[in-house]
Amino acid sequence: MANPLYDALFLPLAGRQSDLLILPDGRRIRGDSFLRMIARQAHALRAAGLGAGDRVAVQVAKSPEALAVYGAAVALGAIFLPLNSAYTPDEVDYFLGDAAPRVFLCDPARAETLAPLAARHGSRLLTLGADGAGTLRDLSEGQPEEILPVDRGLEDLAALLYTSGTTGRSKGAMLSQRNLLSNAEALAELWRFTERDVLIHALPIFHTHGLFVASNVSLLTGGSMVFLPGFDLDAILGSMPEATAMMGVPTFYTRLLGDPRLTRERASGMRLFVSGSAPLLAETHAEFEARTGHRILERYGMTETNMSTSNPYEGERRAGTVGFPLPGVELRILHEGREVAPGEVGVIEVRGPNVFQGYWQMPEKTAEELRPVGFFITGDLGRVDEDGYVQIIGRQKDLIISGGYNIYPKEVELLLDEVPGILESAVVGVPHPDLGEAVLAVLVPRPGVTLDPQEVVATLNDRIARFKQPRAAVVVEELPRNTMGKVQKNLLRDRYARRFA
Ligand code: MCA
Ligand code: AMP
Repeated sequence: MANPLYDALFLPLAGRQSDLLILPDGRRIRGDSFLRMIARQAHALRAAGLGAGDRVAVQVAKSPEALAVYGAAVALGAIFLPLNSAYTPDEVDYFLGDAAPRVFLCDPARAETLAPLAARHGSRLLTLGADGAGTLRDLSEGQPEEILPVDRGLEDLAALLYTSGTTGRSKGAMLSQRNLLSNAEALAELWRFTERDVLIHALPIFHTHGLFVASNVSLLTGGSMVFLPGFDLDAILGSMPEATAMMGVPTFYTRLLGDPRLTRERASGMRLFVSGSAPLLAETHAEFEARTGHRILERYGMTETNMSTSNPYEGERRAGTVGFPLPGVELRILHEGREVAPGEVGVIEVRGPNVFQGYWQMPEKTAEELRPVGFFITGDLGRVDEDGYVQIIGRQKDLIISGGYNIYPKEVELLLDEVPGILESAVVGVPHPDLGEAVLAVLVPRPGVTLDPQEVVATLNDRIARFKQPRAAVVVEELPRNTMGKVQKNLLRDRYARRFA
């Protein structure tokens, strides 16, 4: 019997007396008790009908119990489908309809609102609160504390992560056990993780970064995690003296730099700071080094590919670059169907054991982005410099990355265009000192209509998650267009570049 992902990440917790999770309230959860929690939950989820190949959708607050659900899903051979806790019921409705999960786990406070959705899509609704309470815990109580994991192979699916699409419709990226395991192994070795590491984990666990990069690497290598429910400056700075590593989005680093408590002395026990999910400004890199003596290690990845490149652990961590392809990952750069000469810019494509299995029930979308030869077309524009370092120059896809979260302008524009009085809209990302980029809506009213931009934005409240909603909106008479009639978003980005300065 085998279940490679379970065997690598969770089985080694058996009998482990050392702490796996260090919580902000001082509680510590040992490895073996976490494994028992996984076993109890797995039995409970099985009793609720979850079997191998079934999806389990999870929209809950970050907690040890929430992480255990991931382990329980892997044990049962189910497909783990984490959802951003900021998604509105409208958004959740789409995911439940598309993925048809057998079980849907939500926060008890939202159960009443979400129950009709779960019922409509044939999902059994269970609840799990930030404090661990809910029907999942009730069902788990008294369950056996050991579980025989379901037989699985490396090609079997382990997770389904939704990523928004340029057309406004989210696509579920199917990730196999091999995708997750190969990437965790590559990163653990490259970044020298061992059981002595204490990782500051302040990222959400519904995305690749917090779930697969941070949690998987730590679980695989037997280290511990300072497991914070979210970004919290006091907690991060407070735990730094007992920690060895941190992974974060650029906003983590700019916020840390804004706090005088971040000093060389406080960071002296740390051995590694990793950044990704969005571009790290070279000035942040330089400022962080000047303040702490640490050079941030920047890496690059995507939901569909896990991590593809990384700066070296030893050797130069070059600011403004994302380093080299990971071992086993091939990277090429194409422009108009041809591979470019070294140094030239094109679209980045990657191939390797990290690359996903396609989009859930969307063969056409899969065929558009995943070539038959195995290369995935990332939509990111990049070049490889003379020493082999990959630089991300921009994005071919119309995408905004705000504080590490992706926002597809099309999704917001479609909703804005439905608002009475709006003729058309354009949504762009403009520089923001905290979030890197912030969402700005440019609105064109119908003739004779006077728009109140704030009111327009407020209409989105129940429709899309707060982080996707424009931070500001401006009203203009018309949108700039090129001769083909396409909106020139670059001109809008230039015009409003200092909107949040
Ligand atoms: C929260 N808000 C945001 C964002 N986060 N608005 C825009 N962009 C955001 N990223 C909104 C809230 O709804 C709230 O609105 C207000 O901002 C403040 O919220 P608060 O809870 O205080 O925010 P925070 O906790 O300080 O969160 C900011 C954050 C967080 C720490 C940057 O967004 C975060 O953890 N980001 C990491 C995302 C991540 O893991 N990305 C990886 C995915 P209001 O006040 O109006 O209610 S990408 C990935 O996985 C790929 C593969 C990769 O390469 O890693
Ligand atoms: P997601 O679709 O949420 O997985 O986000 C993936 C996207 O985040 C990539 O396609 C890039 O555009 C961006 N990204 C991730 N890491 C970096 C990085 N280090 N520098 C620049 N962009 C990044």
